[in-house]
Amino acid sequence: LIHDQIRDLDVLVVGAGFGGIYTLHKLRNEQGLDVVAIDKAGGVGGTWYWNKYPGALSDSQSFVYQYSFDRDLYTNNTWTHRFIKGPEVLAYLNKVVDRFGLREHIHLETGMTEAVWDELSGTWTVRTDRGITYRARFLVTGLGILSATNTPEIHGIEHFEGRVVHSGAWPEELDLTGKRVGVIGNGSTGNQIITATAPIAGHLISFQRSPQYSVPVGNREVSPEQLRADHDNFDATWEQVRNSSVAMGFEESTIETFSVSAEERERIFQEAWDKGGGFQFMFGTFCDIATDEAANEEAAKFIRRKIGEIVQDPETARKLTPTDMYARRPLCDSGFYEAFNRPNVSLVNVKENPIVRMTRKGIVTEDGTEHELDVLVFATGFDAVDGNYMRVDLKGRDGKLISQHWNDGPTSYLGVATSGFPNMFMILGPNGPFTNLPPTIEAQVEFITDTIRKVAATETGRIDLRPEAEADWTETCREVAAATVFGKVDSWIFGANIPGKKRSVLFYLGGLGEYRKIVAAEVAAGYPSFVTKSPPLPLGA
Ligand code: FAD
Ligand code: NA7
Repeated sequence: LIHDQIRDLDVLVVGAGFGGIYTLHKLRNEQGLDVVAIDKAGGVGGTWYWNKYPGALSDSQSFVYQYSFDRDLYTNNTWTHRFIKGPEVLAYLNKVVDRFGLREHIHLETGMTEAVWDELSGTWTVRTDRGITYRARFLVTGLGILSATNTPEIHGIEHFEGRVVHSGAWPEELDLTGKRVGVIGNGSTGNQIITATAPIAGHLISFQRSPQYSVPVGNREVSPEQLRADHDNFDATWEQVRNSSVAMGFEESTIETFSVSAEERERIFQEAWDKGGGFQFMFGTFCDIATDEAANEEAAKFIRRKIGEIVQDPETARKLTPTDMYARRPLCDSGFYEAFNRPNVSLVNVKENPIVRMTRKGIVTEDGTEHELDVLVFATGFDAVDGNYMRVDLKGRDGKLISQHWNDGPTSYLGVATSGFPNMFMILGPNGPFTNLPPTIEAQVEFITDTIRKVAATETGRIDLRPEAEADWTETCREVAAATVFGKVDSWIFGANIPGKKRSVLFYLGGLGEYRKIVAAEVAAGYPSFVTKSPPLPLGA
């Protein structure tokens, strides 16, 4: 038996995306703790390392899709467009890592396979696929909420002689120019890939199961004057973001859909359509689109009409037009519907004409057609939120696996802690806020690192969550979600996209502003939801 090399640490951080990078900076550079971050990826950046597919674009605006903890970092950063492209986010995160001297403390191509809490020593032992084991007093997991890829099975896929890729593990060198490309999926990702690939592919086939509502992104260049204004607005921007609901950097509407005339409604929708942005359309037009079914239908009707106006072939337009509610993560695009007017783009509705199997040459659908392909792209999404937790042996107190603890669906308090897993903190764990994520990540990392500082200074050096706090927070998230329309359709927001996954509430839909108040109250009250004294030692210890 060869024993792994053991590295003792104060804190092990798992994941080197927005969350892990900031945690590493806070704990190493501000608290001087001995901390390492590991990531199974070959580079830092998390989401933006993995999702290098054509058209990858953040649908949060550039001026809020970044950190706000350091004014100089912000005002020295530049952004060329209103919405930021994937490669630019990746370059930014690499820049942050170098600016704060973090690179040598990030161990790449190192996957956590098992993490076990030891009650006696009060440490986490984390095994990896690299023959190195870490032993740390605290474990911080930033495993990503949209990071564990979902690839549906297709009969006979092993016979296919072309290439098969998933959007969330995109091979950088893959060039789709001139190729016959099939894309399964048309969520945010499929929408971006289809739009970007249509002009360059030889032929593109979109295999769609459920059509979605998408509005123009309205991306445009940011002038030097605008950039200067963005920099100057640092304080006001982040004050607004932190107190808003979706934290997207625009004013959320307070107007009810039916409080204005039909003409005024049309004007407001049209204005949002012209300006662009998916969250802007859903939350910036009226305040009740995400909560009131009749209001939701008004927005849906507007978008359906636009699809009919853009798409020339009536049969294609019919297939592209959703009939269910406008209640998934709102999408925006750079010419998605227009792409279907191109002669080299076609659409297969896989509900009407399902994929039956794959052959050497491509996909066979129920109608008997063999769709020949060079590349098959799975834009089929992720096992969201808890997916990466379920893929490792994460054992808390008494050897209890997190998959057992989350048997009825993943739960937490504030998205950061789960009971029975002492000294472990999650970034964007289950039931965290559903927002533009960097400001939520900052709020959580600041809470986590501040808590670690306090706990490390106590006699026991331990903290665990009270089960009641977890139950209460789960109930709160359930109630808030029930007051919205999001749960009325199937999507990853409720874990409803993975066959066999239990449908449950995975987000706090009450907004970042409210969330921050709850976090602040917890701290101000001296952590009433947590236990910091050592539990009784087991007999014989
Ligand atoms: P991630 O960036 O996902 O990083 C998690 C890291 O953990 C990964 O690198 C992974 O390799 C690593 N990891 C996981 N498990 C293990 C393990 N067992 N061992 C070692 N390492 C492990 N959010 C927005 O707010 N706005 C947007 O416009 C937006 N667009 C998005 C577009 C796409 C295509 C995707 C996939 C996500 C998007 N998101 C967006 C969400 C995005 O994930 C977050 O904004 C943010 O990047 C999350 O950072 P993170 O550090 O929490 O996780
Ligand atoms: P999504 O939003 O989960 O979209 C996945 C797409 O793949 C969606 O169109 C699905 O159709 C489709 N899908 C999934 N499984 C299948 C099978 N078995 N057959 C056919 N089609 C399938 O993932 P994205 O990557 O687009 O976006 C996730 C988030 O990441 C996004 O919100 C951004 O924040 C970044 P369905 O609608 O389920 O019928």
